[in-house]
Amino acid sequence: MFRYELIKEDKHTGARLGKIHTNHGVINTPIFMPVGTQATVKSMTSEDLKEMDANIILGNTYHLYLRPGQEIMEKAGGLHKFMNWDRPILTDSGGFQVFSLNDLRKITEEGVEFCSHLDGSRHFMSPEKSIDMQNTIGADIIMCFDECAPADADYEYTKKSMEMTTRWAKRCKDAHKRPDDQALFGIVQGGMYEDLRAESVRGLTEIDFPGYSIGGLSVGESKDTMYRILDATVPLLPKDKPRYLMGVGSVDALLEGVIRGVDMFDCVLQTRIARNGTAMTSQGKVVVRNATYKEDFTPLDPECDCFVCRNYTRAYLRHLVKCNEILGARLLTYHNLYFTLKLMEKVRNAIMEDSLLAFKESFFQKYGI
Ligand code: PRF
Ligand code: ZN
Repeated sequence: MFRYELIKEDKHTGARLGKIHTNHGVINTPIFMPVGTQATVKSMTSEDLKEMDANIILGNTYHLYLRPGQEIMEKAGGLHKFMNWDRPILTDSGGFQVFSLNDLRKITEEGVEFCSHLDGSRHFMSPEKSIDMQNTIGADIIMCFDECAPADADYEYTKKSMEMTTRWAKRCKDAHKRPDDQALFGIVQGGMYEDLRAESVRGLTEIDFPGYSIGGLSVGESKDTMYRILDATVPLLPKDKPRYLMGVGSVDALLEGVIRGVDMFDCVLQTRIARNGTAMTSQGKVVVRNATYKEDFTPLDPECDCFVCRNYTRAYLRHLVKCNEILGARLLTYHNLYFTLKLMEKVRNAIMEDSLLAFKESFFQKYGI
């Protein structure tokens, strides 16, 4: 059974320490969730993820719906079994992916008509179909089907879009067949308009969900705008439910989000920059590809104790990246995820000790933010 347990509130900020109980284990919050779009966190085995102490990973309804498809997911017995992952999983509804991946789409009250990014075939996704697919995937936490309006959408468009997202949220809740073992989160929209955000929170909390996501951020607006919207949104959300900031996970946004009361984050940044040869370290980003590291036989991050930093040098990693060897991408992915998960562990410890602001200052200074 899903349950959020609020353990401690920071004395000086909005940060909270909590535990999310699921059928596949307990998640300590604030948490970072590695993204496994296509039933894999790219290049990581489930064993790797466990070794680095990842506790919950993300899957995408849109991608799994197109490939391998609902029938295979059904026959596999759900995503946990399919990918051999027995810890918690969260799935996104496909709303965001349909809107961001496709130029060819038509939005109506009923749902969204779109063309597959794989073969151009036509499909229709609705709140009911998204929930049905998510029921089949079987994640512990699932998302309402929403519309993520563009950052530059005007007030009228954003208002109508947010209102439709709220109507869709009601349809999602009504369509949900496994409320006892899958927690369905509502998604707050409303763009860059504080009053629309407040209205979205009102509509969703009236429907009542076991958790609330904040969508429509990190879509091209400035960091200051994102923090302004978080300041206007998070305090309106119920204290006894988890809050999830969707698709946000740069190190500065993680800390600023936690300080504003966000409990859960996900981001492709860590794994994506790893694949193009960039590492996140305690001293900031390291572009491993750079000639500077040609003869650097020291660890990637001297302060990191992950298996990459314990066993390999910058010179070797640079060589792998330069040769486009898949091991380079794999090792950097492992390190970047480990680094981010460790950062969140330090954040949780700092909240416990009421020293989060001091931690943020020293972390940012070293990282070069
Ligand atoms: N909605 C959904 N998924 C998302 C977003 C959203 O607004 C975002 C926005 N950053 C990322 N992922 N359903
Ligand atoms: Zn490391």
